[in-house]
Formats: sequence, C-alpha cells, structure tokens
Amino acid sequence: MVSVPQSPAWAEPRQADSEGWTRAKAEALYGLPFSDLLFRAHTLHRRHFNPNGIQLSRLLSIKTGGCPEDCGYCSQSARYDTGVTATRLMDLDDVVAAAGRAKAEGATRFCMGAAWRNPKPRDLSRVAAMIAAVKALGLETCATLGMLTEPQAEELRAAGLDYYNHNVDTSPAYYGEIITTRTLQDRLETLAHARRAGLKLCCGGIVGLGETLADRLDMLVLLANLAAPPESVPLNLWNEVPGVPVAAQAERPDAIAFARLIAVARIMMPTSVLRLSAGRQYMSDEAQALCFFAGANSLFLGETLLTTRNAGEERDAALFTRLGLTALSPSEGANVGA
Ligand code: SAM
Ligand code: DTB
Ligand code: SF4
Repeated sequence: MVSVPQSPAWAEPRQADSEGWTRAKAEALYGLPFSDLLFRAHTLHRRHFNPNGIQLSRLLSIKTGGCPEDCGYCSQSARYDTGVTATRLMDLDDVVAAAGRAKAEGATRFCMGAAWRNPKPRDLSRVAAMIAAVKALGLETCATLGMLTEPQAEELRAAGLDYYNHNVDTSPAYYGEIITTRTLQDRLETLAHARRAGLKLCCGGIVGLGETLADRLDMLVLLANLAAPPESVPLNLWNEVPGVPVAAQAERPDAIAFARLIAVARIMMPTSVLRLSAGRQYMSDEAQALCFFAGANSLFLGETLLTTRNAGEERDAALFTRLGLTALSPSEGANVGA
C-alpha cells in the first residue's frame, strides 16, 4: 500500500495574527500539500466571492513607449531597443470609441495606461477628460500613469476614476535588480496618495523576472501588509519582450507553482480580487482553471494588453463556456463578505 502522509489541519483558514504576514507564514502556506493548499484557498474564495464569477477588464495604451524609466521588463522604456514605436497621447474620441468596443465585448472596467514616469499637468487634464467620458459609458475606470502626487490623484478621482494601478512589481530585495530610476518607496508613496484621494488600488507585480520563490512570497507579504490590501491584485507572468535586460534571465513558474502562488495570495488577501494578468497567452486552459480554483477571479479581455499579446477573445469565450464562468457585475467584482 502506498503510504500517504497525514495532512496538516486544513479546515479552518486562519488569518495572520497581529504581527501581520511574514515570509515564514507565507512559506508555510506555500509548502502545504497541493490539495490542502488549494482546498483552503478555495474555501476562503467561496466565502468572499461567487466562485463562478469573473471580473472582466480591458486595457488600452493611451500613450505608448518613449518612457524615461528603466524597468528591466518593459517594452516601453526608451532605454531598450524593443521595436515599440513611441506615440503621443491619444485623442479623446479614439479612447471613447475603444471603451465603447470594450463594453460591447463584455468588459466592465476600462484601464487606460500611459508610459510616463509621472503625468504633466496638461496631460493629466486630458486624461481626466477621458476618465469622465469612459465613466459616462457606464464602465468602471482604472488608470496607470506612473507616479502621482496627492492633488493629481484627487483630480483623477474627481473626474470619476475608480481604480489606480501602480504595481510594486517584485520583492523589496529584488526590486533594485529590475528598476533603478525610482524606488519602491516612491511607489508606496504614490499608492498612499491614491488611497488618500479615495481611489481603490490595483496593485500587484510580475512573476518570472528571475526572482526566487522567497522574492515571490515577499512580494505577496508586502501587498498583504499594506494598511489596507489592494482591492485588485494583478499577478502578471512575464510577457516576453525582446531587447530588455530581463529577457536574459527570465523564467516563468510552471502551472503548479503559479497556482500555489495564487492560492497563497488568496489566503493572505481573502477579499481582494486577484487578476490573472499578463502571461495568459502562455497558459493552457487547464492551468488557468487551476488558478481560478485557487482564487484568481479577474482577467483582461482582448487580443492585446498594452504592447504584447493577450489570450484573445475567441479563446476566452471558449474557456468561459468550458468552465461555466460568468462575468461579475461591478458590484459583484468587489468582494461579497469582507
Ligand atoms: N508606466 C506606468 C507604471 O509603470 O506604473 C504604467 C504602465 S506599466 C506597463 C504597468 C505594469 O505592467 C508594470 O508595473 C508591470 O507590472 C506590468 N508589465 C509591464 N511590462 C510587462 C511584461 N513584459 N510582462 C509582464 N508584466 C509587465
Ligand atoms: C498590470 O499589472 N498588468 C497590466 C496593467 N497592470 C496595466 C499591463 C500588462 C502589460 C504587459 C506588457 C505589455 O503589454 O506591454
Ligand atoms: Fe515606463 Fe511603466 Fe514601462 Fe516602467 S513599466 S518603463 S514606468 S511604462
């Protein structure tokens, strides 16, 4: 007879105690037998969300390339030869037309991304007009424009912005290997400005940049220990970009390792919406299904993200049918039992 070791107690998901989440606690979760870990994460997931619902977002790059920052994974940094052509900020009408198409395709949130270190005053008022117009279509709004001051965040909020996306990207220890032109502290300050302005946070990072498992867990610890965890946590798998420094060292986790990470994120941030973000084009339907069971409940629709490929409409429609997934409305796309 094959001897199966006794499972550790799985039944009652526990929150972190008053000292918050630590690497050791995250490692203990990550190291659970796979079925115990997934059961525990899925139990929490069901407690807080409709487990068959999925939040659907659409991205649009409203200003592409030519970015002065040196993020070592990014196709839009002016420092690397990636083949991306820099553009000016899009016209309002074109953005509204794209948002209308996104709504028709089933998206409930429209995320506008600009390759800036930070927005200049004139740019900010133009983006504010875009936010107001997209909001008027009945979509939730999200923007990712680089660093923000608190008054800038307030201006965006007043225009109708719901979410601000600004990622920590990786662990505190690995951060300096990937980005040198702005610090993690700079990013945390922007997140604080967005929070104080009343914006919801969309904040996560990338997996597969050459970091260790400890780095991946430290990134989750950082996110989970924020004063209030982000309402939305995008977990990006590195999307291949030729010509950037990360390309030489990148290694995406396999499906089991990624599902474990999603499950740990679900347990550490039980009421946050977790997005399978960049990298779904590399994942099989089965791998995505595992991640949804582990607690992922959001994704980007469409053929492209900002500059790289996404899974695409046809494949996603078939996936949703195969898995019986239905779109979450904006109110359901927030948690149901916080
Ligand atoms: N410039 C803004 C900023 O950095 O906050 C907004 C746009 S930036 C492209 C948004 C996020 O996309 C990054 O923080 C990073 O997490 C993710 N990202 C960028 N390039 C990626 C890639 N090649 N693979 C996976 N994620 C990527
Ligand atoms: C996030 O965490 N992922 C999205 C969104 N926030 C802006 C961006 C993914 C970008 C992937 C690389 C590209 O398409 O250029
Ligand atoms: Fe610029 Fe954002 Fe790309 Fe960094 S991730 S290079 S800030 S567009």
